[in-house]
Amino acid sequence: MTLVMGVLNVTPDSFSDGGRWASTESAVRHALQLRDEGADLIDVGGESTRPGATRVAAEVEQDRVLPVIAELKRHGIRTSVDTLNAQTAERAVAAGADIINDVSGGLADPAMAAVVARAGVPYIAMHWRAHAGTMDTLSTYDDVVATVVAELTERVTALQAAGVRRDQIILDPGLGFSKDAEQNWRVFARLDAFAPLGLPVMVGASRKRFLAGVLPADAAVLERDLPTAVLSVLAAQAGAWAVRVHDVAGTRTALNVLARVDSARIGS
Ligand code: PMM
Repeated sequence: MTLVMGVLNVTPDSFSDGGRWASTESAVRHALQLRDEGADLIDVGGESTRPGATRVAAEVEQDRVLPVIAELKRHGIRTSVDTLNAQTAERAVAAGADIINDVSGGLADPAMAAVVARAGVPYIAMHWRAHAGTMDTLSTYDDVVATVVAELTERVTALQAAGVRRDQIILDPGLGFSKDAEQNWRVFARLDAFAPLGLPVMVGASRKRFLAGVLPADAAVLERDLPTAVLSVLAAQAGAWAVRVHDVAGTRTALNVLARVDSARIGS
């Protein structure tokens, strides 16, 4: 069964929900709501990765995420920490985070692989080419699917060389990162191309810009939740380990429909 990871951005500037959960108290309240709506995991991030976003200091990031992770641990909620910073990752695990989610797959901070190896927790390695300021200029591929698979394979090799166990690694194709709309659709359509690596795959399509293409031109960002939920079903059918979404209720309902249809098929 595909897991639902609820997004909790504790940032003033994330592109779709920035600023709404900026205090520890309101962030925890929102996480509890996502849990009640059916999230299996909460992804806690303190630095926006949206195109053009500016970097924040590690201390600021840690001040945002560590108290939230500790409090969610107290509530028995499983969390991942969404960070590029090895020190933040290490401190987050010490505070109770169960998973490290690094959108750079270890490229942004040379100390990350050693931290992951030491921590021994699952590690989400996303396909990434550059920080938010420049990532949109780096979307040239001969064959986007083959190249993303190859670049993630390189990350797996490097992580293992640094002492990370292969069975700690979860792959993420990095929808919206250094990819134009067509390339995002293409990568999503070919999730099967990651199967030969034999590792779990997570998909983060939620509210991303490429979804605007299936909506009326004047559609608001929140209207991307319906296409997101549909993609959650398609990702589940493709065998995804987890989907990372803002609208947990919508994706949970959509996955419930899929589970119901699957069980009716088995029962027939
Ligand atoms: N996308 C965002 C942030 N973190 N992590 C993973 N593993 N995969 C993603 O696709 C991903 C991520 C950007 O989205 P947001 O600004 O809405 O959080």
